[in-house]
Amino acid sequence: MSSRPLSPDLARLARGIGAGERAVIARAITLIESGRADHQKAARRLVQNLLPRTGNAVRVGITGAPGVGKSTTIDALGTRLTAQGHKVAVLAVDPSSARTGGSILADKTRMARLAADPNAFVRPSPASGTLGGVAAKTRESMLICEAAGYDVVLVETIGTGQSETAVADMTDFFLVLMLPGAGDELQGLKKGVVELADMIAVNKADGDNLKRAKAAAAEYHAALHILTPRSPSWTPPVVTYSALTGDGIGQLWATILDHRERVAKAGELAARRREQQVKWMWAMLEDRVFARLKSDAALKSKLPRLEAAVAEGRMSPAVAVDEIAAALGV
Ligand SMILES: Nc1nc2c(ncn2[C@@H]2O[C@H](COP(=O)(O)OP(=O)(O)OP(=O)(O)O)[C@@H](O)[C@H]2O)c(=O)[nH]1
Ligand SMILES: [Mg+2]
Repeated sequence: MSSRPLSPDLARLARGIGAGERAVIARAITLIESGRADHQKAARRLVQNLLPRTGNAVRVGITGAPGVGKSTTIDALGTRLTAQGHKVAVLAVDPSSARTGGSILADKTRMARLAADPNAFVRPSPASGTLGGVAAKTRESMLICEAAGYDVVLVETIGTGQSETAVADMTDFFLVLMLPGAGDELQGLKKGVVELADMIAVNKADGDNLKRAKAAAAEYHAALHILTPRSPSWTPPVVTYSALTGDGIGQLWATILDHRERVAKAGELAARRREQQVKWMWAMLEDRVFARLKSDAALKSKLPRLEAAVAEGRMSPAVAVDEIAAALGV
């Protein structure tokens, strides 16, 4: 596929991306996000063509409950990194935006500095499609940003299990943000997200919150202690910081780099990315097969009857699946 030359339009896009032209990057991502079959085909060719130029960024996933300070953190961290000479891309997976038409990144006021930073590229979540589809598009957008020379990609998501898994599956480091608790820290510490976390960071450790933040961190630390770490070369630390004052933001990044060095040395970074790539293949295949299945004419005419029969308890789900499979010839 990559050996076939790109059409003049796509070649122009690829050149513009290589030159780091923001307007072209934005256009390429719009192509990726488009629902039109011809656009999707073109986007696939473009990404395939750019693939050799991808993979060089530090990919960080960031999650946390609404109001925890994700945007403020990304603004503070991102600005610090661009000041050090990094190029920072900020992307998002927000399954709720598909319903509301809004987006966690639509509110750029909390990322005012980064949004205006010439060395940062901030893109809201794709606003339509299934979670799997949205996440797949964000992942391809990440590849475009890498090909454009962005060496740090921050992917924001909100605290819902599925979107967190999707973002952890496209990043090298998964950062879970927490609030200084009001005694309910451990309830907020869902088992699923802890298993994904490479670090837990308690934000808003400033002013009156400082003591509570430290106490929350101690509780999380104790809770993490009883879990088996995901990686033999990394035990997820628990830290406190303040996105508002910037206290501890430098330490967040230092920890991300420390993690990187260790897992790279152990061969785990490459292994994680290999596994992720294959996982995405299956996830995208599943999405595609499902879409195809749902639009199958023979099946469409059968489904209402089967669904009703299953709902009313006249037919077992297993027998209904048998009939569906027969209709599809599988
Ligand atoms: N005191 C204090 N307030 C903070 C800090 N970080 C964020 N805030 C405040 O917390 C509120 C929410 O911050 P956001 O950055 O918008 O949080 P978010 O996680 O992006 O929120 P959603 O996008 O709604 O999910 C804002 O009023 C921030 O000013 C911090 O370190 N200390
Ligand atoms: Mg936000």
